[in-house]
Amino acid sequence: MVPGRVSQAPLVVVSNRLPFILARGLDGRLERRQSAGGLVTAVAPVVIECKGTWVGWPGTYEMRPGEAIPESDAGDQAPTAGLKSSQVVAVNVAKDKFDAYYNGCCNGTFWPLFHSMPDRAVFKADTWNAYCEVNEEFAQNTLAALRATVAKLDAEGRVNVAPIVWVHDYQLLVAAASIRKAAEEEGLRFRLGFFLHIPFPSWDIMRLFPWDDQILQGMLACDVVGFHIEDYCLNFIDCCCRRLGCRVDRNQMMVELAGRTVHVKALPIGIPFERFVELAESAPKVLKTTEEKTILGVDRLDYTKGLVNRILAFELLLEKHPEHIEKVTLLQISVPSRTDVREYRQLKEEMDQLIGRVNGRFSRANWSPIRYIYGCVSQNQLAAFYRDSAVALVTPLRDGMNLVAKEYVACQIREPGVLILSPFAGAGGSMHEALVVNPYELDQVAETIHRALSMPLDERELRMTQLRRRERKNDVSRWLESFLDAMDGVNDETSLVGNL
Ligand code: ADQ
Repeated sequence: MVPGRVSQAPLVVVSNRLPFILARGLDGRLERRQSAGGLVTAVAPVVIECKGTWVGWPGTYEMRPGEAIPESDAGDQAPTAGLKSSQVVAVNVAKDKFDAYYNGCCNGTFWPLFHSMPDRAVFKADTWNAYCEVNEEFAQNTLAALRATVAKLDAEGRVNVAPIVWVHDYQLLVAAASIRKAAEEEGLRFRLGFFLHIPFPSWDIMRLFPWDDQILQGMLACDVVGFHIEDYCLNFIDCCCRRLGCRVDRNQMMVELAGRTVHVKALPIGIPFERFVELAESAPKVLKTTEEKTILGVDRLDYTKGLVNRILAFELLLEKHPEHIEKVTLLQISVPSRTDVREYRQLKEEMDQLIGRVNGRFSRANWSPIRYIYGCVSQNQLAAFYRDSAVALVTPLRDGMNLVAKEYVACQIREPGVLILSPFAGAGGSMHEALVVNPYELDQVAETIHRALSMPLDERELRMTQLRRRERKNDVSRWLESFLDAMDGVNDETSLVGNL
C-alpha cells in the first residue's frame, strides 16, 4: 500500500488480463476465479482504495453483451475481493481476433523480438492489424472508464485532480496513442503512464519489426514510460532518437516528441517480500528429510527461461562430479504456458525427452537425478520448496526482471542456500551477491553448481543477508510508490526544450 497518497488521484489500470478470471459455473452464471501474482497483490488494494478502475480481458469468450461482472463471493480472501464490479471493465474480443492478437502478434512476434530472439519472431501484417484493432478496443474501453472517473471527480468538486491511466506491458504498446488523442480532443484531465514487464531490445533488433515507428509512437503517447532497468531505458531512448529523430537527453532520460516531453524511468519491480517470509515460516515441509540436497528451478515453461541449457548443465555436473550422484536432486517446477503456441508445445516435448534421457542415464534403484513437476504449485508449497532447497538455479537466456530469484531469497529464513543467477535477467544487474553465470556456457554452469553445493555456511550467510536486505527494502510496494511518484512529477515544468 502507498499510504497518504492513493486517495488523491484515482488509478485506471489497463492490462491484458483482469486481476481475476471469469468462468461459467455449473449453474451457468459467471464467477470470479482467483489469479495469483505479485502485481495483482500489490496493485489491486490501491485500485480499491482510490476507487479506481481495472480494464482488461476477462479470460473468457463467453460473456454475453451487457452481461454483468459478478461481485466477489462472501468470504473471498483474494486481494481483489474488495474490487466492486463497477470498478472493473471487461474488454470482450471475438475469439479469432483475440487469437491473432495474443497468440499471433503478442507471443509470436513481440515476445521473441523483445527478448532479442528475432529468429523465433514471425512478422505478419494480419496479426499486426489484429493487434492494432484489439489495442483500439482496449483504448475505447479505457476512455469510457476515464470519462466516468473525471465526471465523478467533478461531481465531488475535485476539479484539480487528474486521474492516472496506467497501461501495462507488451500486449498494449499502441493503446496509449488513441487514449491520448481522444482524451485531449474531449478536454479530459488525465496523466498517462506505461510499464513494460519484459526487456526492451536494442535498436538493431527493434528495427527488424516493420512497424517499429508505430510502437515507439504508441509508447511515447505516455507521460512516463517505465522499464525494469536502465539498459532497457537507454535502448528505448536510442530507438526514439534513431527511428523517429526525437530529441533526447540520455542523462535526464527524457525524450521529446512533437513538443511534448516523455520521462523514461528505471523502475525495478520487487516482490511482496514479507508475504513470502510469512509463507516460508508457516509452510509445512514438502521435501524428504534426508541428507540429499535439492537444486530448484521454478519457471513458466518458456524458451526464454533457459530450461534446456539448465538440464544439460546439470547432466554435465553429474558427469564431471560423480560424487553428487545420489546426493543431489534437481527439482524443476514448470508451469504450463501458452500451450496454444506451437513452439511452446515443442519445448514441452524437448524437455520431456531430455529429462527422460538424463534420468535414464544416471538413475539408481532409489534415486533419480531430476524430479520434474509440469504444473502449478500452491504458494504454500512454493515457499516450502524455496525454503528447503540448497541452491536455486535462475538461468534465463533473457528475462525482464525475474521474480523467482527474489522469492527464493525472501524464503531463506533458516540455513541459507545459494542463488545462481543469469546476468541476462534484469535481476542480475542488482543481486550482486548471487553467483552470476552465463547460461550459454554449460561447463561454467556445472562448475558453479558444484561450487554452490560446497559453499561454506559463513559465505552463504554473508551473501544471503545482503541479498535479503536489498529485496526487503525494494519490495513491490516500493515499486508502486516509485511509479506514482514519477506520475506526480509529470506536472513539473521539466522539459527538454532549453535543456539541450
Ligand atoms: P514471468 O515471465 O512470468 O514475468 P517471473 O518474473 O519469474 O516471470 O514470474 C513468474 C511468477 O510465476 C513468479 O511469481 C513465480 O512464483 C510464479 N510461478 C512460476 N512457476 C510456477 C509454478 N510452477 N507454480 C506456481 N507459481 C509459479 C514477466 C517477465 C519477468 C518479470 C515479471 C514481472 O517476463 O521478467 O519479472 O513479468 O514484471
